[in-house]
Amino acid sequence: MFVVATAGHVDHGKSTLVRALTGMEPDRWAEERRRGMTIDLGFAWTTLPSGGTVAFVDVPGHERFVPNMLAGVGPVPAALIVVAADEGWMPQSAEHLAALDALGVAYGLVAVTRADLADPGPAMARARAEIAATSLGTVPAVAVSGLTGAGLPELRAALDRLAAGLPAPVVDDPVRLWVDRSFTVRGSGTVVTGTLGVGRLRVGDELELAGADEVVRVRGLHSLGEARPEVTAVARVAVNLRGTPRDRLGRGDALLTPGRFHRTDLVDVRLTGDPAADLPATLTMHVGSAAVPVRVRPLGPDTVRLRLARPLPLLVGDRALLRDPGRHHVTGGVRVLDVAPPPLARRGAAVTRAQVLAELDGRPDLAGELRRRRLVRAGALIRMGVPVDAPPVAGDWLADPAHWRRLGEQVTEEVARYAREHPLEPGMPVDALRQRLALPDRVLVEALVRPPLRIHAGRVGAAGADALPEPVARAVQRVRAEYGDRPFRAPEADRLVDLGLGPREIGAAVRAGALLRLADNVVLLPDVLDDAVRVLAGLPQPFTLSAARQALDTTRRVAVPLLELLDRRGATRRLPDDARIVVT
Ligand SMILES: Nc1nc2c(ncn2[C@@H]2O[C@H](COP(=O)(O)OP(=O)(O)O)[C@@H](O)[C@H]2O)c(=O)[nH]1
Ligand SMILES: [Mg+2]
Repeated sequence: MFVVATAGHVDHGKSTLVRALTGMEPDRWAEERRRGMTIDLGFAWTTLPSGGTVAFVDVPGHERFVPNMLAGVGPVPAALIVVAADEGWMPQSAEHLAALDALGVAYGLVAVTRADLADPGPAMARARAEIAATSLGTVPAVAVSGLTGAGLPELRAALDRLAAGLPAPVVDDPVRLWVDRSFTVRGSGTVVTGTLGVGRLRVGDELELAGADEVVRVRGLHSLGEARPEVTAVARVAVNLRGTPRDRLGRGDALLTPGRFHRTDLVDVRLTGDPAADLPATLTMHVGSAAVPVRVRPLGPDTVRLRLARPLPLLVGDRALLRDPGRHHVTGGVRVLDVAPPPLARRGAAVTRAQVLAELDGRPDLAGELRRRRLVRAGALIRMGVPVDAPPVAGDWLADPAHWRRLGEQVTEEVARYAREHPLEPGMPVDALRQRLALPDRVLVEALVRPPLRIHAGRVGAAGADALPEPVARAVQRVRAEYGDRPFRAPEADRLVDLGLGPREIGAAVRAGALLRLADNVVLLPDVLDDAVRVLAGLPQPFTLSAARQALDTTRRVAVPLLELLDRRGATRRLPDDARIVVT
């Protein structure tokens, strides 16, 4: 299937032509038929001589209904521009063409209708000349009469050729279905329709509701009036979302493949075409089927920042158009350059930003994104529309290679500085390093630590640095030499001073597991507890403090905290009379 939107001034015969081609009534509303005027979008389809199907989105031509027209053409990549032979090029011929141009529509053809009423030549020449100056370029033209049917076979053949020239549909990319209608079907619940430009939908799929941050399930799919288990792009599609109240979504909403789109209310864009020098400060942005008021902040000669009144699921490279609703005037097109732009807080930030934007063209570019963002999650880039084909540096983080190298050097510097400032600590705490480098995730620190540095017990240091600082290690050695054969004797306070073991040194040795602290200034070698329990188990049970002290060949200064430690560890138990037993 291919989808074509009509375009052209009111009463030039668009709906008549769609009716003549399809045998279907595009004007769905009684009011439209009574007034003989299209107000909202109409939908119809037919089979072409090749056997292919063309679906039409028939748009209103009246200037009051241009927003409806834009909701219809927004997601559609091809246009049938209709001009009446007897009236020629008119204001909404021009405005609709400006809209197609702003959106970058590149495929189309002209039908000069009402050719039974006047010579189609002049209207056709004018239309083709106007169109040639736009994104559509040179297009084929056919003269027709909806009344007599003259030219319809030629128009059908031209539509077939147009279809054959369209790019192959992209069916494996994520879905962003812009909703152009929502209604309730008795017994089925809420149904929304749209033009599926890319991707595929299946019954049972879960989709995100762009406006509500909510997941909905596809209960049923219709295309061309028939129920289908699956619909692939490009197609007109009706999606049944039973269980989702109808007021939850409407025109301008989008159904999205979950997790694949970034919703943003701030975008930096390039103005396309001939941007006016004095853009109004507020305009309406039309993209897909959505129309959102935006505040315009000029940045560079052809770049601006847009603040959207509500967030939309936009991708880098998206085309949109700006319109001044007060003046009924398409101001111009925009191409989205950045959907997650940095804030412009500092003085001069806008100038710098304009320079950055001058280099961007809206084509997603991984290397450029990494250069600008330095560190970013793969998922975040994918949601901006930037394909990720580089391996992450850690977790799902991607880094600009130069920035990553600099961070590696900073790790070495920071850890060395920390070691100088904290000589007794066995390395820099990982989180302190993370904060120092302003890294958003601990896995990044872990990935940046390379030999000879390593992470041990939550700290970054040189391999072996969790072994003790040199002077403390020597002191512990001497404790071992002096007390190894009377393991339950602890060095007296003045002996500790002689050995150079002050509170900080003892702390370092205890953290490194080289000493066991029983109380302030009471330390033992760390591996003596099992021996103590063995000795105590050899005593008649229960045993007193004094019996324990003698058996361990130590003093009260050691025995009291040692037994308390053993109590805490559950190796001994203190009885009501202060005697103890070894717990077996
Ligand atoms: N004589 C003649 N009248 C036409 C032709 N096409 C449309 N009309 C008439 O022009 C009027 C507007 O047509 P319509 O299709 O509603 O125009 P739209 O506003 O562009 O959709 C209607 O009265 C049609 O009957 C044509 O080819 N020949
Ligand atoms: Mg009409």
